[in-house]
Amino acid sequence: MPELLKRTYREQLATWIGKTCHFRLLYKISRDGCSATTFHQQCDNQGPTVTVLYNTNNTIFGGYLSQNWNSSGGNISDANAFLFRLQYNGSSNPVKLPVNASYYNYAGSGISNYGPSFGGNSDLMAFQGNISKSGKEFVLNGSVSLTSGYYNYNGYDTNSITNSNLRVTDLEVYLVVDGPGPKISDKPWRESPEWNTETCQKLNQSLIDYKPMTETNVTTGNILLIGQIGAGKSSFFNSVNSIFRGKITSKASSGNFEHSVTTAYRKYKIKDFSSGKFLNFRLCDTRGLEEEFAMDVQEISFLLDGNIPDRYQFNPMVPFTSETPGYIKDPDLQDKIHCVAFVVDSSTVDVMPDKVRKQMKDLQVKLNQRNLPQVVLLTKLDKICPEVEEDIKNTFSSSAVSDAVVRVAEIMGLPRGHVLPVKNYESETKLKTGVDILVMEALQQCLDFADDFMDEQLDKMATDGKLKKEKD
Ligand SMILES: Nc1nc2c(ncn2[C@@H]2O[C@H](COP(=O)(O)OP(=O)(O)OP(=O)(O)O)[C@@H](O)[C@H]2O)c(=O)[nH]1
Ligand SMILES: [Mg+2]
Repeated sequence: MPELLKRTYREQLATWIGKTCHFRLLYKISRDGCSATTFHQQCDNQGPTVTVLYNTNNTIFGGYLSQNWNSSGGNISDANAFLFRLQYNGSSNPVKLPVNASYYNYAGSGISNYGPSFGGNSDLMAFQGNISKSGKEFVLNGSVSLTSGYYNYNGYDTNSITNSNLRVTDLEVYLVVDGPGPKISDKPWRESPEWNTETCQKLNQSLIDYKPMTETNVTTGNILLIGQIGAGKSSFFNSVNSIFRGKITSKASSGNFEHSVTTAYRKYKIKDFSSGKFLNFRLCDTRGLEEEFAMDVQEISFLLDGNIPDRYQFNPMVPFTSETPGYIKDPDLQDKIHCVAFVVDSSTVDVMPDKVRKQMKDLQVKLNQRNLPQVVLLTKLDKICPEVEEDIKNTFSSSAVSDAVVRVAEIMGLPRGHVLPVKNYESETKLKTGVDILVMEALQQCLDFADDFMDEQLDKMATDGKLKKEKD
């Protein structure tokens, strides 16, 4: 669910606001739900904001307040406020409508049961209470009436700014932050691949050719995907599956819900459709970590050691035990997890709940005991950097991505090189070379680590065997 405000529109708003600034998303109804309470929780007392509405005529309009939103029940005075139109019926068509000098005391309203509201309630009041989504849109119950005189319309009217249409696909509120936004630097912060079809084909072939070493007797490398709900675990599997399918597929359910969308353990195999053969690795998709349900420590051990069968239905109330039907007794190296990929949403790194962070740390203790390699798949890059959203080739030049990598590496106590930026397929209808390259590079690294682990296990088994022999 990327931010919708295009770079050119951000630049236009910054020009109108009159200073170098960038925009940080605070609230988005398609992500957070359309609720006056949530709007106030996320936007009150934050500082200057722009509110942007996207209606079903493909018109983009909204308002700027240099003062805080609040829930005091009164008007918000702001001599710098303005309403605006950025796009009209699908075409860029910017207009600024400044607040009237004599009515700036009514620039906005801070009313707890109202969403964003400009001009003493009457010019542009987006909605009140809660609005459910109907199909792909929200039928907002607010009002637009650009006649009250609080703002200066310069001959424009309600229709020419808003189509008098409050059926919207989205509404976003951005914090206006002083200073230039995340930059794209000329010097990449990590070596960037050649973004061409040759790289893509090479990676593709190397994954098709992947085989664990014969001495291990293991036929498939197992990568465990684990992380907070909604981080993009199932979408990562879907992305990999799409690449080898040659078209976008969504075999694993994905989405945004209060609780984990994935409820069953799945050890997904991937078929290369050009040869009809299964690849020699599996992506093991788990239930998402949630604040309310801590993952059972023993269950985690069973998961890592290969005791839990494919399609096991997770039940946070009743953890897996050796008595659970399907329990795999005496699993061998083939059944075990060989590399763990923490899937982390780059756009919510800073607000990861403490309880989820703790669950990941507890899990790391188990991984370290087993010497299991760990990586982070850092997802949703498109959400933290508009330049990356526009073109994935900017990933390794984006300071926003670089900052997120540094923060996650710190949180997880892992080397930065183990944090692998990816963008999953989510709204695309066609495969894209750049997206494929990032996903396959990350996967290749997981498999290299998995090989190291298996190699180490072989050594260990050899030493253990030798010791046993000496003892006998
Ligand atoms: N913009 C963007 N959205 C993404 C990306 N990856 C996943 N999403 C979206 O994030 C939401 C959650 O993705 P899932 O793949 O279901 O996440 P999950 O980790 O499997 O979640 P649970 O199964 O609930 O634990 C979906 O709406 C995806 O479309 C990404 O790279 N970019
Ligand atoms: Mg899932």
